[in-house]
Amino acid sequence: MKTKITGIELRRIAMPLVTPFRTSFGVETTRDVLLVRVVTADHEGWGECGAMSEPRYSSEYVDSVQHVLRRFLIPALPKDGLNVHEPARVMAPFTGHRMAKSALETAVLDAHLRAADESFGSYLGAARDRVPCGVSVGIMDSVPELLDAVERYIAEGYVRIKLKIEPGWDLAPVRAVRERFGGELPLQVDANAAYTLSDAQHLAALDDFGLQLIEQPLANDDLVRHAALAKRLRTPICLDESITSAADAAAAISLGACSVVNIKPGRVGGYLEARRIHDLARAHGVAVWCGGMLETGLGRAANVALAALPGFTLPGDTSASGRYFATDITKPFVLSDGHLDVPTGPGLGVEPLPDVLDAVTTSVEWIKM
Ligand code: NPQ
Ligand code: MG
Repeated sequence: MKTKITGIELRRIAMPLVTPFRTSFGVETTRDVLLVRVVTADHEGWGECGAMSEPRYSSEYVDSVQHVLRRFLIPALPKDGLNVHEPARVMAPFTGHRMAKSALETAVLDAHLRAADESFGSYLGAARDRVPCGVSVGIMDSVPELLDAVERYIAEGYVRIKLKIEPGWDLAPVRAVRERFGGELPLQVDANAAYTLSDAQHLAALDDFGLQLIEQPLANDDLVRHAALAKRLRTPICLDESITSAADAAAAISLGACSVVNIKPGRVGGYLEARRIHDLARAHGVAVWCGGMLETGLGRAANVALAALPGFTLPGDTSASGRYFATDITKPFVLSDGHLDVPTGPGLGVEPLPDVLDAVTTSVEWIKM
């Protein structure tokens, strides 16, 4: 089936966070999100971009995404209609910019699936109708403040806790959470590339705390040192920033650089590539889980559908809307018994609420095809 696009809207929204989110690379207080809306004669499709306002987590940032979409990626789409695999094919000659490509591909896929009356979950191959959810907990000013936050998340029902760490905020918060909530709590940490291999001995002290994994301890482009570190830790290494494609995942697995993969569709260029990584990891017996980039309900809907695939054997960062936003742009995702339901309606299965969307919109650009 061919989707014929009449135009594409690039909409920027500003979403205040319920509390500032601090990681080893910075603090975010408002989520600056680019939404791509693909319009056809009878339908529309939405894609949410995971890029942040500054190039810290990765080299892309919201302005760069909007620019590359307008200047190169949207003009490359065939004018006379396309199937869901064509966006990736025509965008492939442009290097990198995977978050931009992901947002555009997802919007085309959503328009296509809405027209075909099929859900994202069904299309991707979901094996269950709800997914268990973890939560990512930012770096705080003090351990008591952290313990209060973790206690609230556990009370809300989250089934695993991920602590953001950095040099100076690692052993003490992990020890405090273990002492307070016990050894059974599924617990993991995420360094967002804040360490070097010379920290190996320090990081090995985390082995005493029974963590499920340590996520992205070293630099994004350093699979070789991750493999060396893996030999010195009992805690499994999970890669996030380092994995930007199925080819990267294959290299990391065969090098022994990781034994778990965080799959973020935006980082790897879209849900189709995300599914390939899932398939590859599953074939190698490597666990995967679905990461998060502080998505609104639109991106969250697609992530929850992906997280329902059979190889997603660990709870992901697919938290409820309320983890990040007091008001979401869709009907909010609400945790029930630690799970979120996989949407079943056509496409993403959720729509932006027009009044909320208008209230948070900071700019709208229309590109006619
Ligand atoms: C991670 N996400 O796993 C990322 C990093 C991250 C949920 O921990 C604005 C937009 C701020 C995206 C901060 C989680 C962000 C962001 C951190 C992503 O590494
Ligand atoms: Mg991460």
